[in-house]
Amino acid sequence: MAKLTLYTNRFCPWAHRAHIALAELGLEFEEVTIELDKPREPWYLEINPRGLVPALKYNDEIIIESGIITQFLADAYPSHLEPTPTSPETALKRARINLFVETFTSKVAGILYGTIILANTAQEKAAKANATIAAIKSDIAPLLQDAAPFFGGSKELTLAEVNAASFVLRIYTLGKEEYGLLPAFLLPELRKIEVWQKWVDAVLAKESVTAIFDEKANAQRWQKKLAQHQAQQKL
Ligand SMILES: N[C@@H](CCC(=O)N[C@@H](CS)C(=O)NCC(=O)O)C(=O)O
Repeated sequence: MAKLTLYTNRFCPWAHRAHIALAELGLEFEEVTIELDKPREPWYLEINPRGLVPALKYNDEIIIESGIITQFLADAYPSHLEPTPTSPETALKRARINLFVETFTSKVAGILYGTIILANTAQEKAAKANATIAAIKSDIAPLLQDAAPFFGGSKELTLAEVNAASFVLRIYTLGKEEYGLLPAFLLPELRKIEVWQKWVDAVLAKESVTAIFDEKANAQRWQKKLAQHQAQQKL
């Protein structure tokens, strides 16, 4: 049995991808929390010279970058997450998952996370939220047409959800009006996108997705970051 160590921080949605993959695969691992509010210590920079979480240690090998880590886990431990590419048909399924992950990461994850919350004006915030809604309608929803309830007609979570769920969870929790972090119209508008919302409901019902997430702590962390950002803007 390989020894797995995950260098992580539970606030980080990229690191959260690895937690979801490990939970879905039922793998035991050691969790090492890397404090993100202070500079990385030299020992961690030896593990990941980029200084980012997550990083995965597999026996004595280090793997970095969340998408590479989840792909490695799915390949090393064949499962329901993704078929092994043994035929053009299975290769095609993997290609479709890759397209979804690439599209979700470039059009939704990177844009929404942080940049909307810390936008400098209400107009900028609204424009970014509208751009996200438009991208979900035009680029993401069409890829979810045959979700049943998960990607590509799968009854179980796939690598597509593994790489998207942590962001979906943050949109739907931090987007609640009471936290004042995201425009109030964002969630009601997203809920109107039927095929997307059906998929979101299935994703957010999974224990493997929600297990390590502390909604209140995440909201408070962002509220603090936002207050600091606004104070700096006034200087
Ligand atoms: N592309 C990286 C992004 C990882 C990332 O941005 N992690 C953040 C935390 S969410 C980080 O480690 N930031 C270092 C810092 O804040 O100093 C991945 O997918 O693994």
